[in-house]
Amino acid sequence: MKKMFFLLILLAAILGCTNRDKMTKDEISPMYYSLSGKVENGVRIIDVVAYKFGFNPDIIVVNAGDKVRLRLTSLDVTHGFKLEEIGINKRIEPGKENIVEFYANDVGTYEFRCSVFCGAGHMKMRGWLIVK
Ligand SMILES: [Cu+2]
Repeated sequence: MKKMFFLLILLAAILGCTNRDKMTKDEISPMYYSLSGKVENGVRIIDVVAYKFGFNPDIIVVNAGDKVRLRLTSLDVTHGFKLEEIGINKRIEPGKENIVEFYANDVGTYEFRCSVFCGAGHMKMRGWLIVK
């Protein structure tokens, strides 16, 4: 019985992980996420690491009105950071810090994706920017 319970928990965890890949904008509740990075001289600075196949963090949270600086690095190959609704598409070259700056003007949840094909899991490389 105990074993069965454990298996159910494991299954739930696996399904939970899989579902996160398919999460839609409406399933993200901004109130559960705290602000990302640190503010220095009026700029919110956030480090984001790209790897095969994901982003860390994959949920980035800022305040509306923030000036945001993303410091993008790659652990392996060239990736991309595309945030279409804000007009950002930046290559993330490995071995360097790739900087993106923008103003988070409008409250909302925005999807970002890898925009450089990087292998079998490329389509899974995505995350969310929450402006609250
Ligand atoms: Cu990629």
